[in-house]
Amino acid sequence: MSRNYAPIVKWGTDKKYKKVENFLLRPSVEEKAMEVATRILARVKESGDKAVIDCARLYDGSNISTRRIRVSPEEIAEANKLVDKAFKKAAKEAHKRITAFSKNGLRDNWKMATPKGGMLGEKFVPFDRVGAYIPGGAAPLASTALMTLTLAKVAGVKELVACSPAGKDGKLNPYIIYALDLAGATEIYKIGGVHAIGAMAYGTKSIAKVRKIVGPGGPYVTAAKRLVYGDVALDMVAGPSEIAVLCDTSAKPAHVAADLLSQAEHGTGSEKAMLITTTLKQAEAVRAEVLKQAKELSRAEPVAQVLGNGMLLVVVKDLADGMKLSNLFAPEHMELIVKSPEKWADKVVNAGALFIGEWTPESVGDFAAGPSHVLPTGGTAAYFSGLTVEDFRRRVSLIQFTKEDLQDVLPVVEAFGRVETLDGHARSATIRFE
Ligand code: HSO
Ligand code: ZN
Repeated sequence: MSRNYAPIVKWGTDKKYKKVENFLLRPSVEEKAMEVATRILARVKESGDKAVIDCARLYDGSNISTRRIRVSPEEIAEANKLVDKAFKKAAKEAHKRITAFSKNGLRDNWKMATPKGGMLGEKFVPFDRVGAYIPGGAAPLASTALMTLTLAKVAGVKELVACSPAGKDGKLNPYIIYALDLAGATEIYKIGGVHAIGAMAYGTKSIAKVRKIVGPGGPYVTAAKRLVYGDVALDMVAGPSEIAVLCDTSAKPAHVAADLLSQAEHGTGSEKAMLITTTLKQAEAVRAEVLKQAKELSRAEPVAQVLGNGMLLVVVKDLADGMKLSNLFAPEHMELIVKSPEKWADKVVNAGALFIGEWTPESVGDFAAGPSHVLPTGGTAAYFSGLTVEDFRRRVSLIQFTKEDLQDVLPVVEAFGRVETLDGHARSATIRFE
């Protein structure tokens, strides 16, 4: 293990303080990825399926044809046979919890009265067709299938499309197929990367255009999503995983270390893990545990990469300072392992998801708790929120005036019409009383 792994710095006072500042700055989208994504999207727009198949061979490294681009009912049945019983049970349990959480998140249509007997309100309408991107490559993220489409299903979406890159053999991981089917996917396509985003955004002969694309992805998928904004609706920037743990000396170093490492193993090499703690002794104890436990994890290489440039252990003066730092960092996931976690929880403003207290490791949020694990990364948790059931519906405002309401508001309409030099606007109201 390298001596430079998981460095300890003091916030504010240390000359290594610059390290903390650099750590906070992370690009939400990479320039190079934007260039590549622009080129691939233009190809997909121009030649549809042909471009998608060529790109699948070139970038996914999969051997597929237009005829086999969609997962067939036979493949779903085969996946169902291949997946082990224990996983099926686990997936059903997770699905049940995600469904329950999503149902709670649904807003009711509502109405209020106007001053003169009319009505104002909002109604919520599900999208008819959405697409979820399920990353492949580094790890088969079966949980992401559940954490996206389950919400869409609860929202009432009828056509649930999923795209995920196939392997060399032209097949999708059976666990991903199983989880997508469980979540309610109605079409599954074996493509990944920028071309999958392009196909869903623009539509091709084999893949009809969707209204909204959701789901996490690497730098290229993230860049592609930014470029198709407006052609479709989108969720948020969900890139490499991040975690911040704010703890005092009551936290067990072994637990804190395990939680920091849990997000280091994802495999993009760009994951970020930050410890924020109140004493140097605690930081050193966590560091020792990190180095020890890292050796015991099976994904040694990606973990080492994050230890080298993605993990920082910061000592702060007190918890209030730690809270400031964490809100500046705006992590995707934030854990609070302190004596009165509820008290501190109120002070967290910038985080995708907040894990409160020593019995809530971040991994329960990834797999089992209920809220979606599709969350804003790269500092965007300061202005985006995680995926929810309401991401799969649109809102329509409702306005119904009585004659008396219109009369009541006439002076307002006339005044704005005058100032904006739009007398046609004013007239459409006044004409009703002539
Ligand atoms: N931590 C990831 C989600 C995930 N973890 C899926 C394991 N599987 C989101 O930041
Ligand atoms: Zn994870």
